[in-house]
Formats: sequence, structure tokens, C-alpha cells
Amino acid sequence: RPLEDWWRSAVVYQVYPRSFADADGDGTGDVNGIRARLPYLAELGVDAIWISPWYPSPLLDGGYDVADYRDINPEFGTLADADALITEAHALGLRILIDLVPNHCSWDHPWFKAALAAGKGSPERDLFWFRDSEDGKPPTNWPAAFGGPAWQQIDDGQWYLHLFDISQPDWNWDHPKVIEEFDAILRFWFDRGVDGFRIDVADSMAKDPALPDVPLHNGEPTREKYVGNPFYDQPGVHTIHQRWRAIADEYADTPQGPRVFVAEAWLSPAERLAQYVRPNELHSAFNFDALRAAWDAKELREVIDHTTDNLWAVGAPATWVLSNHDTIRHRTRYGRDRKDALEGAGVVPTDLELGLRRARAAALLEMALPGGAYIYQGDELGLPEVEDLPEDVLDDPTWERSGHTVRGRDGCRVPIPWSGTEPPYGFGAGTKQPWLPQPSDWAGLTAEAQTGDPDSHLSLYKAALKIRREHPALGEGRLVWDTDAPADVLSFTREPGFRCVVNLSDAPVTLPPHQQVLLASEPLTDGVLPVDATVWLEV
Ligand code: ISL
Repeated sequence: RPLEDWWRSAVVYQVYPRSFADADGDGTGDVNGIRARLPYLAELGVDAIWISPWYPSPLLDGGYDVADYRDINPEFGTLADADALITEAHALGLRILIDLVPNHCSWDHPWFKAALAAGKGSPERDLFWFRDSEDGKPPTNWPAAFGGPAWQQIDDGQWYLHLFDISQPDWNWDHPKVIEEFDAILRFWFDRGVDGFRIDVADSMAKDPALPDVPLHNGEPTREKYVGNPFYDQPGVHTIHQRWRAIADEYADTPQGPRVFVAEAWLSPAERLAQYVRPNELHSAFNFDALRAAWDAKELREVIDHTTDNLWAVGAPATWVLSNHDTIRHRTRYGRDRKDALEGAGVVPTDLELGLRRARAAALLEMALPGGAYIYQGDELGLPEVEDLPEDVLDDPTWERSGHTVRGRDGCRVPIPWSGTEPPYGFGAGTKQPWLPQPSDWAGLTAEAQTGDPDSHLSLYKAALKIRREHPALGEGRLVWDTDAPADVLSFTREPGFRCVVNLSDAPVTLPPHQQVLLASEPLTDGVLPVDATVWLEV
């Protein structure tokens, strides 16, 4: 594929640095741990790595609370380690994307500390959203993502806005100093060689300056991203994205090829998301409709059609995401019947064997679809959500909603099992236990145990990624649905000569004759595709 288009069909592997690999054995993952595992990622066959925030941070939101955008968290390593990682990854043909968190910083950021110290009415406070209120109540009724109001009052009576945790004050994107600072941050990392950025909450930076209240839903201020929401999907976000696109484009003609952005914006339907990936804005966006879809033929097909129709209409590639560091792992979700599979860790009955089987089928579906694909670390090992973490080890914010405690996202952030038969499973160099405990029954899930076993989940991913790289039909292209497929069977062709069939019905399906099997998620006998299985065919 031409260099300038590498990102249009890239398979990107998400590294959550705290939980990936721990080179110095202190129980927390680090940059040198990632470096040591680059050969594993190259062999897996991905095109790029996206590294969740690695900046200095008190880690009150796992690093999405940034105290310094131009350095590495000392717990994770140094800038020199990051430079070495970028160089080594490039030498292996792997691109590096990092995470930009522009909506908010950490309360440890020096500019926020200066704003607190400088007092009411100071220019330092203008960089954030400080407001007075008349009646002792927050300036608006906006809810924070982690529960409670989105405003925090300080000693002098003023309030500051935080759409997420109280430790994450929102930047004022109407201020030129903020705009220029982020221009400089982008250039800082592009100049160090990163290939692009994942943009955190790319739909939230701009706020309606009139600060209107949001409507109530069941008596509570709504968190819905309705059209006109004062802090989501405001027109101003596009002005910011266009500015960033121009900066990335300054680097387009370097030998490294274009630098790119992927938007994290939980916006539905795809018509809204498409606004973010117009030609002069961000290059691509996560398609969370696919992540939210149940294991259901009709729903999946609708998502696939709706996504491709809308993203292709603006010239952007589709993307496919099954899991990330914010959601219940899809092996667990697919092991549940209920539509609320994304909710309620520990309370929904789960069949993990069924979930694994469907995760295998889903991997082959994902890798056969046109556009970019994302793998969250551990998906390739078939890791389930860890739902029984003891209360006292939970690290992520928890909050009250409708009378019950919402557990945080720790269950998908448990450190990766690499080798051996007991925790820490080679995560760290020594025997020190990782920052979140690993289950005692993961010995069969380690990368070591699965390497060389042709039937393992890892081997299926490797085989799929190898075919995806080599087969001329896979990559961007188009797909054509096969009209004669049985009910609840997704069957599509891609030219030249490739067919993918996913059996989501409750009966085995006999495949048409004279097709050569390239890869199957379950063994086929006499040309019959079992329930909850996917096959790739040469036609
Ligand atoms: O709509 C939302 C909040 O109202 C969420 O879907 C939000 O878009 C999502 O939670 C954003 O997640 C990202 O930013 C968070 C961080 O905690 C997550 O880990 C990150 O992926 C704040 O930086």
C-alpha cells in the first residue's frame, strides 16, 4: 500500500503502559517493558502501536490526568527511553501513536497550580473555567463523567469546571495561550518522530460560553450527548481539529510519511462522527458503534453498513474497535446474552467459553472488514474481564448512580500475562506482584503458553494478520454482501477472490462447494460452518 495511505487500513495495537510489561520489576509497566516486547508485536503482525498516556501524572485517572505534556512519567521511564522506543519500533516497521489529552489536565499541572495561587480575576485563571456563583450552588448543573457535579469549589469561593474527575480541570480552549501550547506539544512529539495521536474526548474541548444548564433526565442532569449539548460536539471543536490537521500536514512529505490523528468521540449515529473526519479535520475516528453492538447478525450488519456509508461519504476509512481500556473486555461481553453487556461488571451471568468462541469469530470478522482495526492489549490472548478484583485493590474512580456503586474500569486493565504458571506471569522481571492482581488461573492464557499452539487464540490472530497483510482483497477496499446467505449469517465478498462468512444463527451452515478455506475460527467438517464461527474463503 502506498506510504501516504498507511493509516487507512492499519491494524493498531493499544498499549496501556501501566499494565503491559514491567522491565524494572517495580510492579508497574514501563517504557522499557514496551521496548522489550516490540519483537512480540512485530511478530503478531500489527502495523502500529497506540500508547495510552505516558506523561508525568498523579495517575488519578490512569494517566489521563496529565501534569506535563512534554515528558515521561518517571514511574514509566525517561524521554530517552521514549526516543529509543520510537527508533526501535520504526526499525521493526511499527508506527507509534501516542495519546493527546486536550480537554483537561491534572491539578498537578503547573499552570493550574499557578491559577489557584494567582487568585480571582487573574490571567492565570483565564486558562481554565473558573466562575463565581451567586447562590452557593455550582455555576451550572452539568454532571461530571465520574459522578457528582462538574464544578469544584475552592477556598476563595470560585468554582472550576471538570468534566471528568475533580483532579482534571478543563482547559479554556477560547484562550490563545491554550491553543498555542497544544500546537507546540504536537510539534514537540512530531519532531521526536511519533507518527500520530489518539485524541482523547475529541468532541468536548469547546464549551457553549453562555453556560446553559442541561435538561433533567429522571430528575438528574442528563449526560446524553444530545444535539446542542453545551459541552459536547460544539462547533468550536472543528476549528481546533482543522488547526491540528494543518500542523500534521506540515510533516506529510517527510520520508516517514503522514502523521495522523484518530478521534476518540463516543458519538452516534455515524452521521455525527463523520463530521470529525472530513478531509481537513482528523484522519480517522474510533467506531464505537461496533464496540457497542451485541453479538447479533442484524445489529452488526446495520453498524457495518451505517459506518461505511457515512465515513466513506466524507472520504475517511472505516475503523473497527472491539475493546479498549474503558470497557468490559469483549470475551466477557460476548459471553453474555443481555443487551447490557457493557454494564455491571460482576452482576451479569457470563459464559466465558462461549465468549471466547465468539471472540475468535469476531476477530476474523474485524480483520476482514475494510478500513482500520484496533486490538486492545490482551485481546489477542483472549483475556476476559477480571470481575472479582477485591474492593481494596480497585484504583479507578468509583461513584454512585441510581443507588448503586459503579465500579471503575480496573477489570480490563489487569497486567498482561506473558509467561510462567503463576502471577506475575512474567509481567515484571522479578516476583514483585503487579499494581493490580492477576487471576491465579491465567497460566493457559500467557503469550508463552499460546505461542506454538496452532489452535490458540494468539495463533489465530497471527494467522489472520498475516493473511490480511498478504491478501490483495484485504485492507481498504469495499465489501459486497452475499444476497443468498441464510438468515443470521453475515456473508460478504471482497475483490479479488475473498469471502468472509460469520455464522450468528443457531444452526450449522453448509458452505457452497469449491471454495478454499484460508482460515477458520473453529474446525470445519465436510464444509460445514459451526454456530458462532467465522471462515475466510478464497473464491
Ligand atoms: O461520554 C463520556 C463522558 O461523558 C465518555 O464516553 C467519555 O467520552 C469517555 O469516558 C472518555 O474516555 C477517555 O477520557 C477519559 C478517560 O478516563 C478515559 O480513560 C479515556 O479513554 C478522561 O480523560
